[in-house]
Amino acid sequence: MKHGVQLTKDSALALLRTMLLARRIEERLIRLYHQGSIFGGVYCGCGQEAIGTATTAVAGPNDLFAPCIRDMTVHLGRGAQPLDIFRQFLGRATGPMRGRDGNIHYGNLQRGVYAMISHLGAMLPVVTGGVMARRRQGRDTIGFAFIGDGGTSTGDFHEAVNFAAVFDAPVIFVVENNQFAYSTPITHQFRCQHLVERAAGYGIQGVAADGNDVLALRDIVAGLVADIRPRPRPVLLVCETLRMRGHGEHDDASYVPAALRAAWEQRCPLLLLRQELIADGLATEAELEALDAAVQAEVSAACEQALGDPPPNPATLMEGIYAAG
Ligand SMILES: Cc1ncc(C[n+]2csc(CCOP(=O)(O)OP(=O)(O)O)c2C)c(N)n1
Repeated sequence: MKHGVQLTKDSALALLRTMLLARRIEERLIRLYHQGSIFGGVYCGCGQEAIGTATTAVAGPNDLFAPCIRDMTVHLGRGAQPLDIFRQFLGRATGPMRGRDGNIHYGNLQRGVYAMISHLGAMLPVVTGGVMARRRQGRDTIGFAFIGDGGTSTGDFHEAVNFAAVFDAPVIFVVENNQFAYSTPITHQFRCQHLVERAAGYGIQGVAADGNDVLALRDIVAGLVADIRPRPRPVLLVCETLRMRGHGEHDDASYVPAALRAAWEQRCPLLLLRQELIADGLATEAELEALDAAVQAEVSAACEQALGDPPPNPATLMEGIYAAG
């Protein structure tokens, strides 16, 4: 068998569907941003869709996720609907944050997704603590903590990984090495050759992965999950990728060398999966086009519905923030 996890047509198309949804939602969000309908900024995960898709595909219902700003596929993989996402970004009263926030800074604990805040590694110790708490309650939870290459040079990252190592907390620290922290290339961020080398300093396992090959990544994550669920310990999983848009839509990313961008364009995670599905005889071009058309229709309908929803009412904006005493 070429793939560690059995590759069925349904499971492969589900992976593609999650990545397509994220891509088409973001394309729509970019347009809304330039039309002035989104005030919170749009920070895309375009090119990085495989990472949240592969991890959520193999996680269990009790597992906990702390996604970062580019991890739309974590939200979708854990069950967020496109309508929730448009309502959130458009700041609608019907949205998950009821219009109090207008970007991906939201979570859903029923789905095991912590809300991110903007301070890079701030949620890494939180998810580590959440996993330890659930373990004490007798659950078999593991955690998925996401961080960018730049974020690995912050104190929060060090504290969380070291703490998890000392207490054998089963957390997969997923580094999305998209080669830049804003405009700073990795050559100016750290002195080690590869971020995975940092695992040795914490006395934990480090795994380097191709962040754009969703099938290979799913196999790697499935292996790690099978390993650490019964024998709890943290792992540093470093996924190589490239952010295909600016840091946010206000940034034209002109600092990314054209040759680097061109090389990664050939390795777009959606393109790679499409090519593999066709090569393996699991889908035809026509089927994949039909899937994309269905996703685009779903995204458009969700967007139109959210645009028709009301903004928050200032008179009731403070309601429901604190639990009733
Ligand atoms: C503690 C802190 N310092 C600085 C910032 C401003 N900031 C936001 S994102 C970012 C770059 C993050 O780079 P990286 O971790 O590589 O993630 P990427 O944006 O590439 O996905 C910076 C400096 C911040 N939000 N929090």
